[in-house]
Amino acid sequence: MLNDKVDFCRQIIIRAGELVMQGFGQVRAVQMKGRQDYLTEFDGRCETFLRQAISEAYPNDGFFGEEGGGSDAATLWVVDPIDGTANFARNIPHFCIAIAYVENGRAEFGAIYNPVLRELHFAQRGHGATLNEQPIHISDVTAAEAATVELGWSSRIEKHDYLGVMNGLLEFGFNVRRAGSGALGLAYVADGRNEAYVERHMNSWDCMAGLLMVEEAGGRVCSFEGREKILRGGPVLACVPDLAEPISDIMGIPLAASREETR
Ligand code: LIP
Repeated sequence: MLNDKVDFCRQIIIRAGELVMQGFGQVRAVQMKGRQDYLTEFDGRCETFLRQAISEAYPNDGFFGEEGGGSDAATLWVVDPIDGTANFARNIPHFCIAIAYVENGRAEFGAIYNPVLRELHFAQRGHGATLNEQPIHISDVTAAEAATVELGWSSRIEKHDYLGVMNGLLEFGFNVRRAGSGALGLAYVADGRNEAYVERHMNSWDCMAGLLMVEEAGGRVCSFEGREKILRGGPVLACVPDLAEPISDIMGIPLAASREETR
């Protein structure tokens, strides 16, 4: 059954991407859910499409989406119909659809799809991570002076905290950037384009797929499991192992035990 869901997820996220691309460059109306928190009609249309397709295929599974909500369940699909909506609304080709499949509070597989670049990042627990079916691995950069940390932001994050951790990262020698899609930022840690992604608070739909990808690609992550994190979100850290301790110290976000430690 899990393999059927993996195949279904790979296919349905591509179809969702085709739907979203009908609106890329055509956005006429934008709503604001809050300060710097964009919403377009395509967020809603994509989530409705995915909610209907998943409930028809797997009626006993739960669905938890950014726009329409939902509830926790033993088998749960956690969905961001467009992550990086502000980019999408501004015709910036850096956004994605993110889907995590969660059993008993833990992500078992996840997909992140950028329909502009047609890049599908995928990971299944214990089976590695891929980009367009090719295996991916974290960056081999080990020096902070050559490393890039993507530092996510939203209006939920307190300004002085954000500036404080940015200062700490810069002081340590990192390049710091923010590209406006947390899910893609995590996928880029998994494929080596970032050495780390950190954010003081992310929602489950933004991060659960990407955190699994980083783990499967050989990186270190924070713990992000269970009902409370799924429904309320929390702090996120994902990085290459050699830089994990200093980044964890700067952010004050504890690392989960590594795969080696739990063997
Ligand atoms: C958000 C981005 C933000 C990032 C968040 C999330 P959404 O996208 O705007 O930069 O830090 O984690 O990815 O969900 O508002 O479209």
